[in-house]
Amino acid sequence: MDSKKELQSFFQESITPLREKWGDDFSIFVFCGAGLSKSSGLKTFRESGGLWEEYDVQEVCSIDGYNRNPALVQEFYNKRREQLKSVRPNSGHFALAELEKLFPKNFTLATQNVDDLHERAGSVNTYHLHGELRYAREVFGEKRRKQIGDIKKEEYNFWRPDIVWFGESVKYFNEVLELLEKSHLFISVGTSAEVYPAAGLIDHAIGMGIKTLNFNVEKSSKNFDKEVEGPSELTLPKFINIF
Ligand code: BJW
Repeated sequence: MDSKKELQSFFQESITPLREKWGDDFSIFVFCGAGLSKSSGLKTFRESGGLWEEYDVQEVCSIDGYNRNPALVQEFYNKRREQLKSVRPNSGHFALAELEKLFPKNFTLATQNVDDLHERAGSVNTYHLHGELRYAREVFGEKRRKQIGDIKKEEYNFWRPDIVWFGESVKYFNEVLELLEKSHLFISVGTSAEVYPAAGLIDHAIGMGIKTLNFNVEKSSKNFDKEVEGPSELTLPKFINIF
């Protein structure tokens, strides 16, 4: 893991000049994945022991799977929703909420996570690209959205989890792309960057030539300016303390 000294020198060499150059307009874009919530007790997807080892992704995460067996899909998401009640945000979520407080007008958090741990840690300007466990949407008609505890058995065929399944459009994508294009620092946290188009935000940031940092337990195949290897619940608070 990077020492605090190494992070400080990266900060001084790469971030301080940007803050001086852009002043009050200095803007930060944060992109998150399941690794951020892992130490809170929520499983990631593709790691060993992850959710896609336990469940058949095509059965629980596609409209075809839902049409074949709505009960299986609804029970998978009801269980995940239930699990939210017993978990808490970790120091990584709190560090991101702190960072937003420092730059309230120029901070975007685009998360792939469907849990509500960002909000519970105090994050405000959060875009859930892959939907939210706390919401359901109508299968037919107006496709209204509602906040839920659980989807009840009698609703299984009419209300579905407001989750982006494979082959479905990612939420807020054009909006966050526009915000990314106005940003000067890109921070990626806890994602394998395997799922597109969301992972394309990283490619876009690198292509734009803005400063890019990656917080993950393992090194990425992407060409970030700085890799901060280690659990983000430990590395993010150290980094945010330098601001
Ligand atoms: C730590 C840590 C610690 C551990 N600290 N780090 C071929 C090429 C390109 C694209 C495609 C393709 N074939 C198909 C596609 C498209 C497809 C896709 O990308 N598939 C790839 C998997 C191949 N994408 C889609 O279908 C998307 N939609 C789309 O493309 O629409 C097109 C369209 C066009 C026109 C009209 C309409 C549509 C939709 C994608 C939806 C993804 N949904 C899911 C499920 C959400 C619901 C649920 O939770 O059940 O979203 S899949 C799952 O993966 C979830 C996540 O948000 C997403 C990303 O995973 P994430 O967060 O990166 O987790 P992991 O497990 O992969 O990684 C964890 C990381 O944490 C690891 O790196 C660890 O090292 C790290 N870590 N502990 C820091 N303590």
